[in-house]
Amino acid sequence: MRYCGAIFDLDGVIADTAKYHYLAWKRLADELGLYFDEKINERLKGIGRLESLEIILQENGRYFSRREKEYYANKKNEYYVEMIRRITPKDLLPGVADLISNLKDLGVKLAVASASKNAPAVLKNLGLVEWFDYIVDAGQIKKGKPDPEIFLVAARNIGVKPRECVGFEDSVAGIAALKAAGMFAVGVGDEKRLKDADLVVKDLTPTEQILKLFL
Ligand code: B16
Ligand code: MG
Repeated sequence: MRYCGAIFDLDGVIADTAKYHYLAWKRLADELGLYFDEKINERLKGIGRLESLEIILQENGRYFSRREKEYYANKKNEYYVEMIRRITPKDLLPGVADLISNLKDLGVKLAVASASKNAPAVLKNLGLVEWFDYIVDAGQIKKGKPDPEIFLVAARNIGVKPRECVGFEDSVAGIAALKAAGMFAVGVGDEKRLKDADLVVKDLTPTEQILKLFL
C-alpha cells in the first residue's frame, strides 16, 4: 500500500514538549499536595487540559468544583507557557527534520494533529509552520483523542482519504484515535505501551521501514 498523507502528533513526536507538560503538572500537583508520577503522566498524553486534571484528581481521590478545575488547569497552563517560551528548533526530536524533508520530496501531504491549544505557538517557535499543509489543534475540534475526529479533520484538509494516511503518535489515546480513523498507526516510543500500533519506532529517523510506506 502506498500512503500519500502523513499526520503527526506534536507533543512527544515532533517536539520534546511532553517533558514540559509533565513538569508543569508536577509543579501544580506538588503545590496542591497531590501525588503525581510518570505512570500517571502516561495517562495524560494526548488528553486535553481539563480532562488531564480530572485524571490526577481521580488518582488522588480528590474532588474539585468546575470553577476550581478551570482555575488550576489554567495555572498549569501558565507554567507550561512559561517553559515553552524558550523552545527553539533544538527541541525538535531526532529524525523529524529529515523525515519531513524526505516526505516532501516524495510529494506526501503533511499535517499536524495536536490536542494542545498551544500547538500553534510551539510550531512557530520550532520554525515549522510552513512545512505543513494543514495544522489542526484542540481549538478546532469537539471531541479529543481517542475519538478519531482530529485525524479525520486533518485528512480532509490535506485532501487525502483516511485509509491513505499514516499517523505518528506517542500516546495510547492517539493510537486508538488513529485506528478508529482507519489510518495506519505508527507508535513513537515504547513497544509494550504502544502495542496497538501497526508499527512502533523509537523516533522519526527516516528508516527504510518508515519510508517504504510512502513508496
Ligand atoms: P494544552 P499532543 C497534548 O498534545 C499533550 O500530549 C497532552 O499532554 C496535553 O495535556 C494536551 O496536548 C493539551 O495541551 O494544555 O497545551 O492545550 O500530544 O496531542 O500534541
Ligand atoms: Mg503526543
